[in-house]
Amino acid sequence: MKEYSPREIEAKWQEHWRKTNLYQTDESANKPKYYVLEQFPYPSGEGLHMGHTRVYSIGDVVARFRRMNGYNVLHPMGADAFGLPAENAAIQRGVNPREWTLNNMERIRREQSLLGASYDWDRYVGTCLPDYYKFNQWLFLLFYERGLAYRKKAMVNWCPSCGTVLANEQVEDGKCWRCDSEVTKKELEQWFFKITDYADRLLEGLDRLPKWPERVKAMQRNWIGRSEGAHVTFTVPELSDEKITVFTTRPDTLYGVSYLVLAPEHPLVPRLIKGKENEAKILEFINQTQKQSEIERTSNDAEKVGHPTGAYAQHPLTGEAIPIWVGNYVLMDYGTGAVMGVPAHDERDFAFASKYQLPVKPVIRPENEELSEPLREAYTGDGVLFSSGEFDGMKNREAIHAIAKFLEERGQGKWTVNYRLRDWLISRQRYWGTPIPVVYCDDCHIVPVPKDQLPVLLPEDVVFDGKSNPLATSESFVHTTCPKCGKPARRETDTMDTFVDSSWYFLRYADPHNEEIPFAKEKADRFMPVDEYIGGIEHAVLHLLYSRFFTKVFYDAGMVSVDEPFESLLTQGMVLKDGFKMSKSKGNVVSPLEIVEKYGADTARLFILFAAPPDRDLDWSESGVEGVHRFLNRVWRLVVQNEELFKQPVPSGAKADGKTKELRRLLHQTIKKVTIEIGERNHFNTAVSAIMELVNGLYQHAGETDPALYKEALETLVVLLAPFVPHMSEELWSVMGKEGSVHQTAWPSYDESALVLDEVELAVQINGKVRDKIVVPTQASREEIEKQALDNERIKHWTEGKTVRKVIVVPGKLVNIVVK
Ligand code: ANZ
Ligand code: ZN
Repeated sequence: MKEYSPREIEAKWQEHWRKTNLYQTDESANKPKYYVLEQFPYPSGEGLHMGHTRVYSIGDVVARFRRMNGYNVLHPMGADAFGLPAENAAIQRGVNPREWTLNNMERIRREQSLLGASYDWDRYVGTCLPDYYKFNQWLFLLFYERGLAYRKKAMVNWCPSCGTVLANEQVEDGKCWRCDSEVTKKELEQWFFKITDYADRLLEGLDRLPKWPERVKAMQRNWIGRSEGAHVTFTVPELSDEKITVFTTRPDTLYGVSYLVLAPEHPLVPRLIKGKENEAKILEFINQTQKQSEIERTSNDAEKVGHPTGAYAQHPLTGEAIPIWVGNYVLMDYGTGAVMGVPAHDERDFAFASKYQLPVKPVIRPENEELSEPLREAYTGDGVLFSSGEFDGMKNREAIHAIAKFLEERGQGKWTVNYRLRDWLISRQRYWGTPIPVVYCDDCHIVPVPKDQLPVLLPEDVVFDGKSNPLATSESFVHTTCPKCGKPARRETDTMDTFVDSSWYFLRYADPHNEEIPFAKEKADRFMPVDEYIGGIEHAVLHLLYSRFFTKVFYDAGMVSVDEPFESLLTQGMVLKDGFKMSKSKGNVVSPLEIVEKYGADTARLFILFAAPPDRDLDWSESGVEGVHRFLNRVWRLVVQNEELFKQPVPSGAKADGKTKELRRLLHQTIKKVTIEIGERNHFNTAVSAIMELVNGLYQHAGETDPALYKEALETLVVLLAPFVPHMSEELWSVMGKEGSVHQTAWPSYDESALVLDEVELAVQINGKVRDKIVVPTQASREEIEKQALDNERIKHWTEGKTVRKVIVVPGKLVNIVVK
């Protein structure tokens, strides 16, 4: 008997599929579309790890299942190929970032093919290739035209020794993640995308995504952080031309304000402290806080530090003088960068007031209760107002709006909605990214590069010294002429955050070879939205939020008809080993390629899909892998042993005995289960268990049942396995002498009637006399039997016009209906 040899058959079929373009998507096919997408990998120097293998195995099962179910499937792959590691390799090893990246891309592609993934490779997208990043630039110009790309001065994280801006995520404990030197804040002109314009729509859209995990939606809602409240304006008598506006969610506490606190970066601070006693101290304090991260400044257990400026504001309603402080816990880029301190009703303010002996003025008390004064902690609950002028006695929930309205009428405030979301800083002082297509001219200022001059190519004459932005070292790149006036001008040397690249790649796959525009609308509309998107929870906010933002901009620009890119989101669990995430530092990494080498890709895929539901963590186990491999050997032998069945026609219906019925039931039960578990629930693990039971049944019933049915069951088994183990099923399909590819075979349908268990005949009596007989499934419930008896035409005749008093069911024997 021929042995199962994964090494041989996997290479053979991969080659065959490639030659026959089996997985190419035919855009014009007259079938419903299905777009399944796995997040594309970063082509690091290390190749695929088990996490990748898991994502791709999941995506591939979905793609293959949908194809067999008559869908026109789009299942593309690419590489998220810009980013710092390529540049680091250049700095550390002197290799060219482009070559380094292209090599890694090739390697990852090869490894993905070894897994037997069914991608349409003609649609491959590499974000570092000029034919892709050209359209990053095109899109930047679109955003610019629409007022969604702008330049502003901002305080950013700056590593002096690397000479570059760092993203918030790249600052660890105030130090540079790369060189460990202390990160400072620096005010720089940077490019931003105005994602805040879309805050409300990004929130609202989440309500239309029932197939997204709640957890991810909650993280996005939290990140967007919508809060309603009021802007309240305080005048500053000593600066008659200036006012201080605070953002508060609690205008009802306005009479309880005992001080204001400004962020150290607040633009008024220098004027307020000028010539005052504390001036030098506060300037030093400002310096210090700028070294702290946002988390250090605002977390609950962080020390709240402040200093009085010596200046006073005037309370808008009482006219009282309110001391103005600066404090580290107030952030400049939230709200207005200024807060009103209400220690009686806010815990943080209470702690601050206690520390600096500032007055505590309660203005809300629980209904029908007095507050015991002095307060020992802030009262943060609801209640009624007191010491609040004409608002005394009002419920505080009402007072929130009433006081805001009152202020608004007097021009001292305004109801407002505030978001935690900030505009997206996209400038990076790095080489390996998309050059921002802008030129600076002394006369014309900011001049976007015209679309017909794109792409602005990355130059090759750069120096990677790890000290400064390599792009700025390229004379040929920096010096250019102004596209408007033709005079000498300088190019922007910042590149785009690589998250820009991944914010629209899923649209490019629909039209990957378009040289004119990023994608044509009719092509995008053919496949969008992505029906199933598979990727890591670590992108819950960043990538998934940015992609939603981009899609909404495209929708507004009439470029695509959907405004949400991902209909359903599957966030896969981690792959663990001995309870820990696989990682190099833990030394518990299992390499996918080793497993493929040893057992074959089919075993690796099947184990991954069988070992856990896709959204749960998966514990790697060598014995589990071996178990799955043994199972595949069992499948192999089962088919090969029965090869004779496939050599000539087998007459059907030769046998209809109990065993045959039983096998038929098992077969259809399995089809139903596997269909629903894959198609409706993404429970690939239970689908595999069902297939395993079918294999057991086929071993048990060998030689006992109708041969035609047995043959049909073997064929169906191979078809059901095809999405999971594409190579082996293709091989067995050919062993069975079938024409064409198993992957182009229609998914089997099931026959509900075959699921019915054996039936019994019951006598139906009316008042003890047998009037008819009914046939019911042996497993029918009492209720089902009762209903069937009463619905029976002849019995109805007997019960007509009478009242049914009682129905007695004696299972397996009779039903007695008592009427009067
Ligand atoms: C007075 C007040 C009284 C406040 C009270 C709360 C309770 P959320 O809900 O997160 O939006 N705040 C405003 N801007 C701030 C900034 N830049 N840095 C630090 N804190 C700031 O929080 C809104 C509340 O956070 C605002 O309402 C303000 O304090 C504070 F009993 O104003 B509140
Ligand atoms: Zn650094």
